[in-house]
Amino acid sequence: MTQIPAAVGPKLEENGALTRYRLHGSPDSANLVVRMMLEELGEAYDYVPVDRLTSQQKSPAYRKLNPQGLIPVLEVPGQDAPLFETGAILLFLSDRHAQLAPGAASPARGRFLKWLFYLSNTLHSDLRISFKVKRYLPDQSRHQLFSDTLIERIGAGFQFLEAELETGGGPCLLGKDVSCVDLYLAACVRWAQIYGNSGKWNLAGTPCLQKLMEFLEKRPALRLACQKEGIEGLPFTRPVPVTLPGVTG
Ligand SMILES: N[C@@H](CCC(=O)N[C@@H](CS)C(=O)NCC(=O)O)C(=O)O
Repeated sequence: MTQIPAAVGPKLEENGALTRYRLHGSPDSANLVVRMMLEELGEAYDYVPVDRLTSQQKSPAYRKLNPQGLIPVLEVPGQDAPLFETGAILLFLSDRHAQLAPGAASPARGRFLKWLFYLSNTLHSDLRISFKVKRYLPDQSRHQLFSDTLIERIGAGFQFLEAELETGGGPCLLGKDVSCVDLYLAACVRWAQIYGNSGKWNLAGTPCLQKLMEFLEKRPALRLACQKEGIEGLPFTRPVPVTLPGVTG
């Protein structure tokens, strides 16, 4: 089993203010996306583990960071509030560092935004529901139907992305350069293969997506991010669930 490096104590000014990013997360949760971004940016950050087995994300202390009680949260030096929502964090970081996204004046900006919002509002959202159908549908007798319907929707979503990759010149979603939407997509591809619907969706029907995942798996920053999350093997093309405690719950 991979050992996750111990959480590093937060760097604080004398007045208690943060001096660098502080990411709250648990192994292989949505913090994976933010961690990949921070590693790609080469930014220093502290990591605060949140124990999902004891539902620490629902504690009053954590809810002060994110009232929804959801992971991840990113605390940012100089910001007047902690950030939550993975898509918002990606957009914030790409703007702040002017990296991993087309700038506001770029002709690709609109394409970037629409896929970022698609991933956040639709694909990731559908995946979350498919992992926890019980939370959304109390009637147990209909769980299978609900789950199958979601898997179909998720599969159709990956086909939209495949079509975009086919026409975009690749290997990435916006063309030749990696952007933060590729990182978000990679995490969704990973989770779709191993959590909730295990084995019902895979990369076999999406060759461009497969190539993108192979390309991303070779990036040292992403390998490091995955290693820090306790992820072993090929994280996107042949994912296996993380065995560390606190992954689900
Ligand atoms: N829309 C949120 C979703 C975050 C989310 O679903 N986080 C999951 C982990 S991947 C979580 O906190 N689950 C614990 C729970 O539902 O209590 C985002 O994009 O950040």
